[in-house]
This record gives sequence, structure tokens and C-alpha cells, in this order.
Amino acid sequence: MKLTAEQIKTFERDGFMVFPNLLSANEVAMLHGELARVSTVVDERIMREKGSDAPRIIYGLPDVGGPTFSQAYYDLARDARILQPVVDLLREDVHLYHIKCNFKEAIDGGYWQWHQDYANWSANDAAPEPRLLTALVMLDHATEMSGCLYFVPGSHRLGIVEPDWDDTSTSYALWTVGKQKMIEITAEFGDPVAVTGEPGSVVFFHANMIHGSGHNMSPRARWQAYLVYNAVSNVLGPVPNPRPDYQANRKIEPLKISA
Ligand SMILES: O=C(O)CCC(=O)C(=O)O
Repeated sequence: MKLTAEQIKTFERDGFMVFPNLLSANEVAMLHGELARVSTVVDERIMREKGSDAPRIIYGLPDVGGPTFSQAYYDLARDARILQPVVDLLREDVHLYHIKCNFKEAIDGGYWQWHQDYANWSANDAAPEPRLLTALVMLDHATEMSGCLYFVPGSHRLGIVEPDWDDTSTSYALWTVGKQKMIEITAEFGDPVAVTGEPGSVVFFHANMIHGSGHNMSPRARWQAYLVYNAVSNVLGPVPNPRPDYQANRKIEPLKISA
């Protein structure tokens, strides 16, 4: 699935691109089943909601031999429908930075503060440039009530917005975009848009896109997979406390696109 010059231009303007129903219902059922299987593992790669046993994030799905390995996610990361657009948008070979799956269980699933992923990857992993790209795969219906993502279209063009450190709001510490900045940025760029869709839809988004999501108020789960790719030229620098490979893969192994 080669992107057209027009699609690339649109991505550069908006910072994201949506492909509804890119994966089939059978593929989604298999990926969903794999996540359910892996979520029973007890390991540090599975993080929980604050004050609850409900899973929040699973890392390590593509890591061969690891406790949360899944062949299905390993293959998905190399699938032409996802990897080709990533290479087209970054205009060079890429390696896999990480895959994380975010659960939002019915009623329990918690929110994500406004943030830019690259603010975190720059600070935590010394990624030199925002030459990383995320492919979000919807594994359930993402609705406003179930806690879909929201984007501020075009906000990736701001570069890194001076972040605030938040290690108290949720179980997962994050560099965030503060309240006053969000008010100013949305006054300039317009209100955030809801990233809703059916299972199997895929959304590509820029590492500097300002995004966040609300609590899952619905009686249904909202699971999503995030496949994050880094341009091979964007070699991570040294940091005093490197994060584990399952969060920030430092091995530069260019991915081959599979048919
Ligand atoms: O899954 C969500 O609702 C938000 C996830 C997110 O923004 C992130 O992982 O950076």
C-alpha cells in the first residue's frame, strides 16, 4: 500500500491519517485473542491501572523469547499495510521502537493526559529527532464514551511544547502538556477531534501530535495496539538510566516489509 504524494502532503499538514477497516474481522479477532492470552502473564511488562488490578498497558509483544511474546504482533509489525505507509512517511528504513497495547476495561479504563509522545521519547531515551511514527490499531470499537484518543490536528508542527512531569495522576508517569498551554494551543489550532472507529481501523500519527484520551465510561472494553517505528538514522543517544528494550529498543534492525 504505497501512499500517494497527496496523502503524504495531507499527513504533513494534519499530523495523522486514518485507514478505516484496514484489518479484517478475523485478523482483529486473532489479535484480540492474543492480547487476552498474554494479559494473564505476570511480568513487569504488564502495567495496571492506579489502585486497581485492571491492566493498563502491555509491552514486549514482538520480542521473540520474551514472556509476553506473540507471533501475531511480530508479524503485524512487518505487514505491508502498516509498514509501507510508515516507510513512505519517514522516507527511510525503520526499526521497531516498541509495541504497546493499551487496555481500557469497561468502566475501569483510565484517562491519558494531554501529551506529545516525542517529549517523552526525547527525555527518556534521547531520541535525537521526532523521526518516529505510530500506527494505532483499533481492536475494539473506539467511541467517545469508551475513551477514544483525541488529536489536536496540526499541533505536531509546533515541535516540542515545554512539558510538565506528571507522576501522580495515573499509574504511568508522563511528560504532559499543561492546562494553560492546552488552552492557548487549542485557541490557535481549534478543538481536539475524536479518533473514533471500528475494530481493524488503523491511524498513523506523528510523534509530536498532541493527544490524550478520557476514561472509559462505557460497559465495553476499548483495547488498542500502538506500533511505534523509529527511522534507522535516528539513533538513540546515551542516557543515565536506559529504559528496558521492550520500551525503547536500541537495536537498529531495519524491518523488511512482508507481503
Ligand atoms: O490509549 C490511549 O487512550 C492513550 C494512549 C497514549 O496516548 C499513549 O500511549 O501515548
